[in-house]
This record gives sequence, C-alpha cells and structure tokens, in this order.
Amino acid sequence: ELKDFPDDFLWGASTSAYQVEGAWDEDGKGLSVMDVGNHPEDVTDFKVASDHYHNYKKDVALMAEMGFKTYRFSIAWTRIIPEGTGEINQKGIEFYSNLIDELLKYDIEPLVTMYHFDLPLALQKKGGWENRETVDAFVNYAEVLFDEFGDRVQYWLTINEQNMMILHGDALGLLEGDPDNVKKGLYQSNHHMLVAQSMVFDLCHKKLESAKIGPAPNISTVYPASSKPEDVLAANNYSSIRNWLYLDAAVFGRYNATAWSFMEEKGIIPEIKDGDMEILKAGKPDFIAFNYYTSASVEGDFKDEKKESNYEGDQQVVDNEKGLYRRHQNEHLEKTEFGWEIDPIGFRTTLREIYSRYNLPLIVTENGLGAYDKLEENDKINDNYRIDYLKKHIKQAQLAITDGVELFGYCPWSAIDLVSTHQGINKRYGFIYVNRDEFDLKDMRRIKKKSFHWYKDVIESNGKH
Ligand code: BGP
Repeated sequence: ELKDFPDDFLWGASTSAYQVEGAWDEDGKGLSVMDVGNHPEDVTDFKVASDHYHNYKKDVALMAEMGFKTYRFSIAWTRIIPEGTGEINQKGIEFYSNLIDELLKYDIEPLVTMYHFDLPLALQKKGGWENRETVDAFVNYAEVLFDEFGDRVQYWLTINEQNMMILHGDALGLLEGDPDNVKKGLYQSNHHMLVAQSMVFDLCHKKLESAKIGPAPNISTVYPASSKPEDVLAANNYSSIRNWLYLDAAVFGRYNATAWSFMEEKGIIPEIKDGDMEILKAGKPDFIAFNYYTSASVEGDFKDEKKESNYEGDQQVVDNEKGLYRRHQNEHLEKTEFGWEIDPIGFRTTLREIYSRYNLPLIVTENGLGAYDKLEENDKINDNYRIDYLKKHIKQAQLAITDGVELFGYCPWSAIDLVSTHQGINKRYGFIYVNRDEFDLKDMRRIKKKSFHWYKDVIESNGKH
C-alpha cells in the first residue's frame, strides 16, 4: 500500500542568486565569475535576471500563496564579501536578512545554498578553487553566514552541483589556462572543495546546535545501454565518477576506489595535504540534498573508434571518457523541447540508490522541466507539460517513500522564471512567469502559470494531486 508523504514534508521550490536576483552591481556587490562569463549572442546575461532583488517581497508573497513550506535560494558570496575575502558588505547582509525575515513571516523555512556556481571573480583571478587559499576563504565566508543568519536558518547546503562543476568545468566559469592541465586542475579544485565542505559541516555543528547541513550534488542513476557486460561495467564506471566520488567523500570521508583509479590512470591525482583525509572524515553531513533532472545512459564498446555515439541531446551528460564509458541516447525515454530525457522511474531508482548507500535523510533540491512557455491572451500560461513532468516525479517520490526512503522535502526548479545557466530566460522552469524576453525587459510583471495553481493544490493536499 502506498505510504503518504510525512506530515511535515517540506514542499517548496528553488532558485539561485545569479539566475534570479539581478542587481548585479548594486549595493556594494562584487563581481562573480557569472557576471563576466561569455554569453552566446542570442542569450541574455545575468545582470537583471528576474530582478528578484527589488521584488523579493512580492515574490515571497506568491510563494506563500502556493503554500510553500520551504524556499531554497542561494546567497551570493559577492554580496556578503565582495572580494571573496576581507571586507564584509553590510548591505548584502541586510538583503538576505530581510529575505529570511520575509520568509519566516509566512512560516516558510529558508533552505540556504552557500555557493551556487558564482565564485567571487577576485578569487578566480588568484586561481579559484585550484588555489588552496580558496578553502580558507570559503570557510571564513561560511562562518559569516552562520554568525549573521544562524539564529534563523535551520537548513544549510554547502556547494551546488560540485560534480557538474568538475565534469563541465569549462562551462561554469571555473576554467582557465593550459587545456592539457585542465583536468588536473579540476580534480585539484574538487579536492579543495571537498576539504572546504567538510570543514564547513564541522563548523556548522560546532557553532549552531540544532542546524542541519548537507551537500547538494546532481545525482542520477546510470543505465547501461544493454545487458552486455561491457556496457554494465561502463555504467558502473560512470556512476562512480559522476555520483559516488562526491558523496562517498562527503559522507564516508574517503575517495571512491573506482574514481581514484580513474584519476590515477589519467595522472590527475590531486595534491592531498597532511591532515586532509582526517578533515574529510571529521566533517559529516546531516542529510543529502540532490538535484535530479534525468537519468544517464552509457555504453562500453570502444572497439570501433570511429563509431559515432547516438547521443544528440544537450543534457547534463559528461563527455566520453575513452576506455571507460561513452554516452548513449536512451531510446526508451521521451525528451523535453530542449532535448533532455524525461525519466520519472529513474528518479525513484536514484532515491533508492542514494538512500541505501548512505542511510541519511534526503531532500530533492532541483527537479523540473525547461520549456518555451507561451503567454496567451488574458495572461494565461498553460504549462501542462510541466505539470505532467512534476506529477510523474512526485508519484515516483511517493513510491520511493513507500520503498522506505527517508525523503523529507521536494523543491522543484524553479520557484519563479529565471535565467537558465546556458540558455537564457526563454528556457523557463518557474511556477511564476516573469514578463520579459532575452533582450526586452518589458514590464517584468509576475504572472501565475497553470502549474502555480496545480502546485498549490499539491501542497494543500500533501501530495495527493
Ligand atoms: C542545474 C543548476 C541550476 C539550473 C538547472 C537547469 O544544473 O543547478 O542552476 O540552471 O541546472 O539547467 P539549465 O539552466 O541549463 O536548463
């Protein structure tokens, strides 16, 4: 028999600072790598975004109307500490303090990501995460957040999609320099992020008695293209390198053996300082947050070097790793307008895999469908495709709970329309429409989509819709 969602289940939705706030250079904010990234000519940058910075009260009121129990947002490091280290910007503190108070006014639990892709540019110029000093900068920044907001924030997330930053480092502003050394640099950055994260887990527990903290990678189950042993092995390779490398380090405090041997073979073992492995062991998360959009499929047949992969989407699948895995288009799945495969059952499998491996409570911090929504007459947006996607995933979440998975919250991407990481504002994810185009800001009006009303019913009925 189907189990219900727990009574105190955290229904909500997510955003990130650089994608939603705008006000990129206001009130003392420093520049982040996202402010200076190269954008394709037909895609908007993050300067104005959804102008949430000036509209947060209105936006939070709409979230409250949907009945949100939680709201997952990120804090822009560069609003708090414009140069990454050193001086603190009171105006930045004030903005997030007001946002948190506004949420609490409606009994919405703030779920705070400390760092969502937007590294301070000043730190990037000194080598970014490859530079060991960024570890201390991050721990110092986290301490400021705990001091300023720890009295009101119970749930913390360290780093958004660290695994995607490493696997797609070039796309996320993390990369510079000699391409031959790029991988080595990325895996060094990865090590530093893991160390920084564990130190912050530890710091959180020392400073804040009842707060809870966890990592927020993008995790998805990996399918072999067939039952051929080579394909199954390839899926195991990819899952180790894509998923478990990150969570094994965060939870068990050790490197995943398969991922380690991959790093050895590539000659990209990071420099590990004395005491680092002890740090990884000491800092433990209270829960695991993860983002899930789709599953991944790979094959392991490398005999025919010239054979093209059948893969044609642009979703979050890693480049081929010769001898280990090659991406594969899963012919059993439908795709979104943007070519991302839709796999609700894979969501249930992913939930089970994470829970049985780590035995920690789970929360979903992103899940959703990007589409070109159409604003029709009388301000209607009939985003039935989004409702359909979310409905199927919620159903699978409930099945996972029935399987015994301890899931305590669900935050789809995104609460409100915002600028996609690579594809601009017209790849929309929100329950709330923002009336602007890539280059025409129009009136920035907020309009409730059909999914807004649907999600309100879902929350009201605790998932029965
Ligand atoms: C995740 C990121 C988000 C968001 C989302 C959708 O990887 O954490 O920041 O961008 O993907 O991706 P996209 O914007 O590319 O459609």
